[in-house]
Order: sequence, then structure tokens, then C-alpha cells
Amino acid sequence: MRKKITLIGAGQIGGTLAHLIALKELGDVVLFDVAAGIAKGKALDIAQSSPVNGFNINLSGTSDYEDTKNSDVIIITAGVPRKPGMTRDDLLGINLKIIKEVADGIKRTSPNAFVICITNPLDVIVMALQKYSGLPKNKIVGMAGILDSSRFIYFLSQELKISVNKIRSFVLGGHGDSMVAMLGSTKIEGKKIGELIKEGKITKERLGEIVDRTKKGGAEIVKYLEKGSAFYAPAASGVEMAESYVNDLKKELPCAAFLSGEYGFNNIYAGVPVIIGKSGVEKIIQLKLTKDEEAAFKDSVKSVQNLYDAAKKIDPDL
Ligand code: TXD
Repeated sequence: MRKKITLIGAGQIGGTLAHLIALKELGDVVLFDVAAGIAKGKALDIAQSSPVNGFNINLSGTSDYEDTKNSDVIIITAGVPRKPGMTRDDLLGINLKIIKEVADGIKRTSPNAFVICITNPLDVIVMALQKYSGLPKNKIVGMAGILDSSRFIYFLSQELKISVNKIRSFVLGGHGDSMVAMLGSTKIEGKKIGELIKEGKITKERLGEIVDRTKKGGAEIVKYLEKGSAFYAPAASGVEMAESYVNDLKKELPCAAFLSGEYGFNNIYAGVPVIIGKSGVEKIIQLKLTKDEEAAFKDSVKSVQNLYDAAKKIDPDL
């Protein structure tokens, strides 16, 4: 029986999610948007490409939560993206209101779904989504770390002129300027990054520039696009999480997950390596962090906590 995958938000990322899911035949897709026409039009357009690419899934568009009933997976991009000069945190007020509405809708119609949240400011919005919806904490997860890690790996691969498939790294913590590239556990063709510095393949300064460019990866694209923000890499990242759940791949993926003591934090969502399988977030991996990484991770999670405190001022229900 094909899975039912609902995409709440049929905008730039939502439409790309739908197309990627169709090409992978991951499940039947319901595109949901308050702008029903966008949802229906994109669903029909992608469906009309099925003879070309030979995929066989159902696609539909709606603005009625009833049509999303009993979804197996829900991926949420409902919200507004940044404009040039805005930070991800500037989106808090408006996207908090939207996520409360979405939480009510999914709680009513798909309480057993695995929910992947993409809407920014990610870590606080996914935490608010879990609080508002009351769905199990291991079934609500945020997409950010895969995107940030992918940007870092790509920049490193360009610098070192090696395939992205030969680099393994995690960027963890909050999805903001305080995110932490875990250099201590980064492997390049099986070698630690310190060895490449010793061999003169890369300097510490250049590495720092690459980490900085990763932190600002979203803003760089917002500047180019002027209207809207990145959507191809975010959608690819969200689909990797959905695929690990639907096919029970038990992949180790950097995602915003609920911490209950891991890394010394409780009752907060932050980017950590997790195992995603058929039960959702099945395990949180405790990486061995260097002293610097531990301090930077703590700062990053503290910035998430500060923004969550700001969210609680906006909505005391949180
Ligand atoms: O790594 C990450 N997590 C980030 C997330 C990477 C890139 C973009 N990030 C955020 O995703 C971005 O800052 C936004 O908050 C979301 C969605 O970005 P997208 O580029 O897809 O935005 P669009 O194209 O504006 O699409 C948003 C859609 C749009 O069609 C609206 O009509 C719809 O959301 N929308 C709603 N749908 C359902 N319900 C409600 N209430 C609603 N309000 C707006």
C-alpha cells in the first residue's frame, strides 16, 4: 500500500518536494496550501509529467485538511520566506501564527503521521509545532542540519577538488549564524581534517571562511534571488528524511530533534545526528565533541532557547 505524503505549503519548497517525491515514487502526494490554486495547479502540472518520467503515483491539491486525513508523512513549509536583509529569526511572529493553524489541522486529521518541519526560524517553529499539536516528540522533527551539512560538504569539495561522496561531516546546533560545523568528526577520504591541514591541502583560515560561508549559505541565495529563498537543496534534504522514514532506512541524519538530556540539554529542539526509521526519530547519536565544539554547541542551543523565550512572549500558550 503506497504511503500518503501531505505537503503543507505548496510554494517553492513544497512544489519541489512534490516533484522529487513523484520522481522517487515515495508515495501519493497531497499538496495543501491556503492558496488552493497553487496546490492544485502544481499537483496537476507534476502529474502531467508522469508519462515522461514514467512514475506512477497520485497527486492532488487542496486547501481542506479533510483531504489530508490519515497521512503517513507530513512535510511543512507553510510560512513566509526571508527577504534580503532579513534574518531567519525575523520570521518568528508571522510563522508562529501559521504553524499554530497547521498544528491544529494535522492534530485533527493525521495524529499518527511522521512530521518534518521546514518553516523558519526552524528550531523554534518545530518546537512550537510539537507543543501546539501534542504529537509524540519522536514523530516531529525539523529539517535544517542536512541542508547546512550539505552546503558545508559542497564548499569543501569545491575547495579540495574532490567528490562530495568522499566527505562526511555534520553541521549541528541551531539553524542560524550560531550553527556548528563539527570539524573534529569531519572525514575527507577517510582522513581527519587536521591531517589535511598538516599536509598543506587546506589552511585553518580557509576552513574558517568555508564555515562562515556555510552559516550564511541561506542569505547568499536570498541575495541572488531577491524574492524568496533557497528551495532545491532544502527540498532534497526534506525528501532524504521522508525516504529514511518511509523505507525504514535507519539513516544517521543531522536534524532538529527533541533533546531529553542528550548533549546536556532538556526540553528543547536542536540540530543533532539522529537515526530516522519507521518509528520516526529512533535514536539520538551522541558525538564525541572537542572542547571548542562543545562550547559552540552550547552557545548555539542557548540562542535557540532565547528565541523560544521570545516566542513564549508572543504566545504564552507555548
Ligand atoms: O533549512 C531550512 N529549514 C530552511 C527553511 C531552508 C529554506 C527555506 N526555509 C523556510 O521554509 C522559509 O524561510 C519559509 O519559512 C519556508 C517556506 O519557504 P518557501 O520558499 O517554500 O516559501 P513560499 O514559496 O512562500 O511557500 C510558502 C507557502 C505559500 O505557498 C503560502 O501560500 C503557504 O506557504 N502558506 C500556507 N499554507 C498552509 N497554511 C497556511 N496557514 C499558510 N500560510 C502560507
